[in-house]
Amino acid sequence: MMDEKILQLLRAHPLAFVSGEEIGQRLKVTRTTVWKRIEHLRTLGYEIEASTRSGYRLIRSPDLLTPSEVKPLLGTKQLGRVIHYFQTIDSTNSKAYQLALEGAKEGELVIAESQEKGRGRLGRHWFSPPFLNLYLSVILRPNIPPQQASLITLMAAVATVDAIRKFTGFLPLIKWPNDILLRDRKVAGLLNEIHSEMDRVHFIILGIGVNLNVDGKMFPKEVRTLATSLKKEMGQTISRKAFLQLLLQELEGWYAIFLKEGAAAILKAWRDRAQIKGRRVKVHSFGKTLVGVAVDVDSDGALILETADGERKKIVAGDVEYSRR
Ligand code: BTX
Repeated sequence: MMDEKILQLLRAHPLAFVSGEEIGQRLKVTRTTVWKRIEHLRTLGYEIEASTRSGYRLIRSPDLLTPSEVKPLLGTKQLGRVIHYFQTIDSTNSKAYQLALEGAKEGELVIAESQEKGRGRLGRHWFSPPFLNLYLSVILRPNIPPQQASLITLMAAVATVDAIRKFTGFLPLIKWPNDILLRDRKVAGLLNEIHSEMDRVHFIILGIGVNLNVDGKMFPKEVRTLATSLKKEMGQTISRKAFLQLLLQELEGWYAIFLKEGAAAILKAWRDRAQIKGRRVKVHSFGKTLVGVAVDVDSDGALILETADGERKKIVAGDVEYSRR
C-alpha cells in the first residue's frame, strides 16, 4: 500500500521532484522509510531519479500489472474498477471463485503476474510464466438463468478475438469451444466457471489467459508446436498494460451487448469469428472420437455435428481437431 501511495504522489508531479520530507509527511513515515521504499520500487523496475536537494522523480515505470499501473489506463465503467493483484497465485480463477463466494461484486478483477497452478479445461494445466503474459479472472453476476451461461463464454471469446485483432491487425479464429488461434496456434484460452442454483446464476468467473511476450522456446515441449504468443507473431514486445486495457474494454462492450441484445447478437459474432460451419472435424468427447461436419454452435454453446450417416449430434464438451478442408 505504501509503495502504491508513493507512486501516486510521484505520478501526480510527472516533471517535478517531490521531496522525501513531503512524501514522509503525507504518509506519516520517516524519510528513511521513504528512501527504503524507493529502493524497493527500483528493484521492481521503476526508474526513479533521486536528488539530495530536491527529492524524487519518476522517470519510467515497468510493465507491471499492479493496480496503480493499470487503473489510470482502464477507461472501463465497471470491469476492473476493483483489482485484486498478486505477483504469484495458484490460479486467478480459484481466487476469484473464493472472492465471489465471499461477496465480491460484479466486475471485480483478479490478476496475477504468474500462476503456479494455472488451470485449463478438463483438469488440464495452463502454462503461466511470470511477468510475460496475462492471467486474469473477472467476476460477473448477470441476472440470467444457468442455461444462458454458455453465452457468456462465447461472448468472452468474441471479446478476446476483437482485442487481439485491434491490437495486432491479425485476425484470430475461435476454435470450439473457446481456444483463440493465430495461424492455427493457440494464443489464448478461456476457462469459465459458474456458480448457480436451478433457475438463477449467482456468479460466473471469466478466466482468460493470453500469451503476450512468452518466447516460443520457453513453452513446455508438449505445447511448443501448438502454441504461440503475440510477441512471436508480431516480432516485438507487447505492452501488457495496453493489451489489458483493450481487452477489458472489449469485454465490457460485448457484455453490454449481451445484456441488451441477448443470444442472437453473441451467436452471430461468435459464428463470424469461428467460421466452423461446414468444416470437417474430429471431436474427442468423454473418451469417444466422432468424425463429421460441423453444422453450427447452439445457444448452449454446444457443437452440432453431422456424422457420415447424416445423424446430427450435439456435443457439449470436448476438443476439436480440424481435418483438411
Ligand atoms: P484448455 O484445456 O483448452 O487448454 C489447455 C491445454 O493447452 C494444455 O493441455 C496444453 O496442451 C495447452 N497449453 C497449456 N498452456 C498453454 C499456453 N500458455 N498457451 C497455449 N497452450 C497452452 C484453456 O484450457 C483455458 C486456459 C485458461 C487459462 C486462464 S489463465 C487465467 C485463468 N486462471 C486459471 O487458472 N485459468 C484461466
